[in-house]
Amino acid sequence: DLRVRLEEDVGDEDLRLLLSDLRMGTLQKVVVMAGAGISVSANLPDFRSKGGLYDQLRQSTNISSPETIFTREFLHSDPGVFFSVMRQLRADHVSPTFTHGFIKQLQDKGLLQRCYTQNIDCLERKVGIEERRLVECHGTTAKAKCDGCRKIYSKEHYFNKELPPKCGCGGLIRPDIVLFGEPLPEAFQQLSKEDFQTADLLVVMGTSLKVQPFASLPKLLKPSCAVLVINREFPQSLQLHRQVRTLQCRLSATKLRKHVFLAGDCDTSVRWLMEEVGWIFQRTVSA
Ligand code: CNA
Repeated sequence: DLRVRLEEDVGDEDLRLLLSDLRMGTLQKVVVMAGAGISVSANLPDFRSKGGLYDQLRQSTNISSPETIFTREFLHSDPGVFFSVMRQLRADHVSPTFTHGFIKQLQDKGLLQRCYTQNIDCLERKVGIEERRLVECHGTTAKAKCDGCRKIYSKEHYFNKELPPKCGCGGLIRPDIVLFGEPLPEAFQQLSKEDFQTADLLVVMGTSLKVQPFASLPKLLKPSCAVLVINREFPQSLQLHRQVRTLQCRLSATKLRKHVFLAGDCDTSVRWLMEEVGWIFQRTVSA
């Protein structure tokens, strides 16, 4: 049921060229941007899809803007609700999906420059993405830390208890994730500029691209960088970047970048793509 939807002024040619580049290995630096959608088939709900975590929280908590739960203010004002929501995002019993396997294939083929994930479920690590290739932009639920002195604790400190214990310094022990309004990890600042400026292919998968500053990373791409979007819907902010880019490219008479959108479930698209380029899927993951 895979649909390959091509946008205006982009012909089949873009898809054909992209597949051929992947087959020939001519794209040397691939950067992946991933979001909650790549873990949905592992039974972890995303935030913004119909029936996703935000919808579930609107019903179960009567909080009309569930985003507020993922703030430091909320953590301190209602830790009971905060930690019960965190337990719903518990992922230590979950296996990586086919799409995580695709990212691993990119790494095994020596193509993966970096994987920037917004996910906090640690499935990129579980599938074997190397630490140096991975930027967990919004942190991870696999560790806990003190909200005061930043001391690191094991995740059991908040998963297994109704209310987590306090640190020796008196601070609250919380998951090591980035809440709205908090700074992103240093690696994000240190690596993103060069990675995005030098990438040959950006693969965007399973994200609505609504969270900043993550969503602005594609602005850094060089005009010739190809973009492959694998998602149920096309992320609107990417459309804007593309329009700006297209205009810039036309003005400077540079060749337009290859731009392909595979609409639908990412596991299906990735399976199709790998067959097309003749990559064998390693059964290291349960998909
Ligand atoms: P989001 O805003 O909920 O968007 C998810 C996107 O994925 C949407 O565009 C969906 O249409 C799309 N989608 C859903 N399922 C599929 C699928 N099977 N195949 C293809 N596309 C699909 O989530 P974002 O990641 O964009 O937002 C960033 C937040 C979500 C980050 O801060 C994360 O920490 C947070 N989050 C993470 C997890 C996780 O780690 N698994 C789960 C829920 C939320």
